Amino acid sequence: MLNETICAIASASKEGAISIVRLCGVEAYDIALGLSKKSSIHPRVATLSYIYDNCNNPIDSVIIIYFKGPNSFNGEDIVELQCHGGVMSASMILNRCLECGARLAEPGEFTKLAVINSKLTIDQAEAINQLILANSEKSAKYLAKHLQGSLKKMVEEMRVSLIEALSFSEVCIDYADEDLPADTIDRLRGKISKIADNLNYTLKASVAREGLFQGFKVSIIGKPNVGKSSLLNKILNFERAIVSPIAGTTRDTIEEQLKIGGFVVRLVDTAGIRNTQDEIEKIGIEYSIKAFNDSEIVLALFDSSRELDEEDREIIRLINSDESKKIIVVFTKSDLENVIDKTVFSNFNTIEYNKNEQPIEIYRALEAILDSSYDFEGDILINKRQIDAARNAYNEVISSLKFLETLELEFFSYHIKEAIIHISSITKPYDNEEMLDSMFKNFCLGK
Ligand SMILES: Nc1nc2c(ncn2[C@@H]2O[C@H](COP(=O)(O)OP(=O)(O)OP(=O)(O)O)[C@@H](O)[C@H]2O)c(=O)[nH]1
Ligand SMILES: [Mg+2]
Repeated sequence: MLNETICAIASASKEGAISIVRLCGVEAYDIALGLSKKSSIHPRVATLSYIYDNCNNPIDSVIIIYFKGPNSFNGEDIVELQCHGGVMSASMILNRCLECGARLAEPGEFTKLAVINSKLTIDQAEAINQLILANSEKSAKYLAKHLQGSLKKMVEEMRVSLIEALSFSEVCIDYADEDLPADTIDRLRGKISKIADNLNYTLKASVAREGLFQGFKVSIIGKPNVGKSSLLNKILNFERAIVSPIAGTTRDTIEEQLKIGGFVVRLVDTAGIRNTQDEIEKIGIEYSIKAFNDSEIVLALFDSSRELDEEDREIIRLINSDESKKIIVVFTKSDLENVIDKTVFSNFNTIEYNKNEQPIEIYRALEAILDSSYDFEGDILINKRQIDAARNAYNEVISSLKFLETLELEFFSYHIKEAIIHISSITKPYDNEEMLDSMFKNFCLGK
């Protein structure tokens, strides 16, 4: 438990109806008594009071709520002082807390204490942090599920299974002379393979949905002059990029954020891709390829008023090179006479468009892809740290299976132990005691 007292303004530093100053730690309750001149504050009851300055003048009328540890959000004594909004009352009350011996909390310190005091697992704390910064309804929905502990439950089940497998293997090593039941290895293989499948499934689903939390990237690509910047401007509804009849107008990638349906999207206009000797344009084209590689969804533009040429074919090769991306082919300049051969695009979702109309069809196609592809009922990992941990665990589990086949159980145990360490790091660090408990509980051979 914390042997000091921390404080901070817990609400946003803007105008609003109320602001909240939070006190937490060993003297939180006494400091609140001193500031309010009350003789006692009942836990979990909204108590109306004044807070006074050091000359006994009232600073503000507040609601005090006292959460007595360990029955608080982070297990410590917490007092919340709900004062009138804006920043002034809250800053004056915060200063009084500091004068009375509290220190300013570090960023995230209240939640860190919740993890230290086992009130939250690490993934739940991360979900809180990401929920505060969430920029779309869909990501908020996943984060709320994490807060409820859905990922924790899934990780916990895998971890328990791995610990059982480890303890089983350890017992087999220790009691090598004993006759093992014939189906032991089969059962172990079944258990571990199931974990590998689950991990792989969760990893794939999570990597595909990384954009839910940072925004999905949609790149607009095509050869020069097909109307990429015109389309960007139309989707954004303002003149963001320079448009001109000169091929090679856009030299650098231009990125803007917008919301499509319940999703945040980062829309990127790129330099037209072609063979060029111009050094600066060459660099711009490298950025275009990178934007294509980094995006989940691609709007590939072709000028329908012109025959396909080698530059277009280069774009066709590019969009055929990566099956994981969702591609929408847009035939631009549909207001002009159509000469392009559209049969080449029979396996793509295609849309005709010209700059004189609103890009409603393109918008709808994007919304449909986002809705159908990225909505998911299962559990997903919400950040790179969790994805890396799951990927490491998966690799260890796969390695362990090889040693199970050759019955090299020491190596099998080693990889399972590494897998446990990685998977546990998603929620709470692995404790060796757990394995020992499991080992003695389930596999005592009566010796
Ligand atoms: N008629 C017609 N002209 C268009 C349309 N879209 C774009 N243009 C024209 O085509 C030219 C090129 O448009 P941009 O939007 O700059 O093309 P871009 O693909 O960004 O070109 P780069 O930046 O050079 O790669 C401009 O003169 C536009 O006015 C369209 O739908 N119809
Ligand atoms: Mg352009």
